[in-house]
Amino acid sequence: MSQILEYARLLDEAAFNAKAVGQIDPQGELSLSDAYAVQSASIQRRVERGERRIGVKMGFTSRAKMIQMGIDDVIWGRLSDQMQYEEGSSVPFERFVHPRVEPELAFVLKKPLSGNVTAVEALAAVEAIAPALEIIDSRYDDFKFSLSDVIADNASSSGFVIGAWNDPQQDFSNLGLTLNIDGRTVQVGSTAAILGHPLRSLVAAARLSAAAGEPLQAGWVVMAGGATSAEWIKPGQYVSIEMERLGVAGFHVKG
Ligand code: OOG
Ligand code: MG
Repeated sequence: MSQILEYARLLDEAAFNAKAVGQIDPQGELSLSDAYAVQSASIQRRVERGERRIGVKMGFTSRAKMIQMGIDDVIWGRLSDQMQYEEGSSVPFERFVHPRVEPELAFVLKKPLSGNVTAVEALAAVEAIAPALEIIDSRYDDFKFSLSDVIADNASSSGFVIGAWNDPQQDFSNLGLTLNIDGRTVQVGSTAAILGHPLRSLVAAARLSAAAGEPLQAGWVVMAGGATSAEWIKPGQYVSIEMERLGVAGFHVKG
């Protein structure tokens, strides 16, 4: 237990100070349940500092992300209000170690959603969907980690931006999208890259968070996972996602 709290302190301080640390589990020996216990303890430290839990993010839900990071298990992480930046705002670069951005789809729930649910049940709990950008930032040197490392590090959660909310009663299984930096398209993809349909990511989020004793709440956000590989971001850039039918979302990186 004390080892888990010690890892949680190390990773939380690394995030708080935007200073990388060495991997805690380079050999892949830490169990996944211990890794999630580290994640839970590290988010607890944030809550004790006054941050509020506002949802969940899913990771490695697309082949592109699995291949980029060399991990092929779906993971999840905990989102706090402090990680959310207003659409169109300036995000301070110094808050991060070595941030990357990826295009995602976000859900907001109108009802709690818990356990083994069908896609139809999951959709019935969705208030709205939106194009979104996730800023991921590994707290490990060189953005290198094992599966347990990245789970313990809250699935690299560090920031996210959500565009205008849209009606979920439409087909969002295969919406084209682009990730753009300074007006240049750097990634092209589709929401279909997210487990074949982003709703499957919500179904998985409902199951995993309930199993951890923290069922999805009404009002919570669920980030479905990157649809393409992630791109490095640098001070001075303007980063945006454009999603077919759902619209755009963006932010400035303040140097
Ligand atoms: C881990 C987080 C993965 C996604 O959308 O697949 C993730 C990482 O790549 O650092 O957020
Ligand atoms: Mg992501």
